[in-house]
Amino acid sequence: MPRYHNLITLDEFTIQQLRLFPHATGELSGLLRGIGLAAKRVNLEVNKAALADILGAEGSINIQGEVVQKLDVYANNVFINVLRSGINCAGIVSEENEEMVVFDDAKSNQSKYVLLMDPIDGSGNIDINISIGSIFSVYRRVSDLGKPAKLEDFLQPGIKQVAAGYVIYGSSTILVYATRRGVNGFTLDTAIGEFYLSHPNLKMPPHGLFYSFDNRYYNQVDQKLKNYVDFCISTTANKNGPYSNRYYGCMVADIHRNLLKGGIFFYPQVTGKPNGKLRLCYECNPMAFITEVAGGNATDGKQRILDIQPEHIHQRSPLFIGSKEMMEDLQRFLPSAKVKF
Ligand code: P6P
Repeated sequence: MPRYHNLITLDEFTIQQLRLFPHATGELSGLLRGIGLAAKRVNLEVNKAALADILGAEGSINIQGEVVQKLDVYANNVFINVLRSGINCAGIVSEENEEMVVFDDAKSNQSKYVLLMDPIDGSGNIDINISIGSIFSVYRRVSDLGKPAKLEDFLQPGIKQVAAGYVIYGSSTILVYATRRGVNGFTLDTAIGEFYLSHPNLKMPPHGLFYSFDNRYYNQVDQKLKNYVDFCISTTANKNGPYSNRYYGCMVADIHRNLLKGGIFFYPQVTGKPNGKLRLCYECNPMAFITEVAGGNATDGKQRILDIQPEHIHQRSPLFIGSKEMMEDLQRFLPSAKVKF
């Protein structure tokens, strides 16, 4: 019996999805397959970073003022090169590039889509062999097809996303992506280099036992949020007692766990970070899209993340994201977070 004979691959799944939309051109499916190819190539290097001399810092400083790890640079180049050589993407915004990367060739200019990405999220974990991720977000262009992509294509509110997803490079490598039709996860079989549908139709449990917050910021947040953190570690957090604090230093890993088990993640504004640390366009928006399609919620503490009109491609946003009922608990302590979803 062939390996995983009853499972379907990412490519087969995206093509099956095409059948549901008779008028679909297949561009989005092709773009998602390109992302899968790039993820496989990045995964190869992730798995042997220590051997491939791409450990440690590459030395340069990115737009965020963060030391760029070598794997960030490698992954960024892989995603850009794969998507530039395809015909399904007109350009990219990346955490690693100060300006948008417009592909500006005849075929790419005809593409309906642009992509925003964080090629390696949690790069501080690379040297200690803890999970890291890649995050991506796909929009339909608002500029004229046939011409180069424009900045306005990338500065759309998150609710306009056509698809969003992440890759988690952990004990296994899993690509999760959402469209409005649902959230699905694909596990990489490295033996044959195929992603197989392993987590169909993912739904975020309405409640969980985990909260993700870097407690070193406890004394840097306002009293209302301190009261919420105190609630999380109190015996009244839920019928089983306190939540567990799980904070991996990689948002992809924290939110992946919450998607499967239920939980809440928050990175609020803290001293020296008036808008928090996470970037709206290629971290908060894609994770919020996935979370909402899966039944959870995401706010910046005042409004729904997906409703925010970006002003700058690298702007930051506070982020509270997670299971529906846990987000409702949060709103009891943080009334400003009481937003209609
Ligand atoms: P801190 C990784 O750098 C990241 O962007 C998220 O993936 C992660 O949750 C957060 O920053 C960690 O930030 O300040 O707690 O180290």
